[in-house]
Amino acid sequence: MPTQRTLSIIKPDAMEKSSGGAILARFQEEGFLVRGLKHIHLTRAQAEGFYAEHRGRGFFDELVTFMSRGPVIVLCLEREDAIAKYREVIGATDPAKAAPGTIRKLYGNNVGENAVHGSDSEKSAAREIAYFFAGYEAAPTAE
Ligand code: 3AN
Repeated sequence: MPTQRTLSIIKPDAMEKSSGGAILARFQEEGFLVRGLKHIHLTRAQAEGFYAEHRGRGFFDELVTFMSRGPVIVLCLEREDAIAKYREVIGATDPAKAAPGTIRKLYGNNVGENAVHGSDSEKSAAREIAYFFAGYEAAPTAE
């Protein structure tokens, strides 16, 4: 399996519960290397840009309101098979349906407030990492 990068966001609901540090530690325990990290409060326009592919869906307004209501931690994470492995660690979109021990099961409130975001493909990961990190801000892969 190749080394990949994925874009992670620790969302406002998890940050409000002061769970950001525990979630970051879990990613590191699962073998993810942190190549970029930012603590930011998204504007509504920035959240809309990030979730542009969901514009027009019934939950879009709720989603961008939620994502811009408080600070988040944005991470560029790297490991072997990062995209699939990360989605395994976070669990299903709806915390009620997520497997025991997954991050969304442990920290999510509901399908809208589900603690973390993760890229769903290599194409999405490339777009999402570039959305938050300029080339010089995400550390290069160590030799
Ligand atoms: P995932 O984040 O698991 O890839 P997507 O891409 O289907 O899930 O949805 C993107 C985000 O939109 C979710 N993380 C969640 O916050 C929100 N979302 C998805 N479905 C709903 C829904 N039915 N109601 C409210 N928010 C939703």
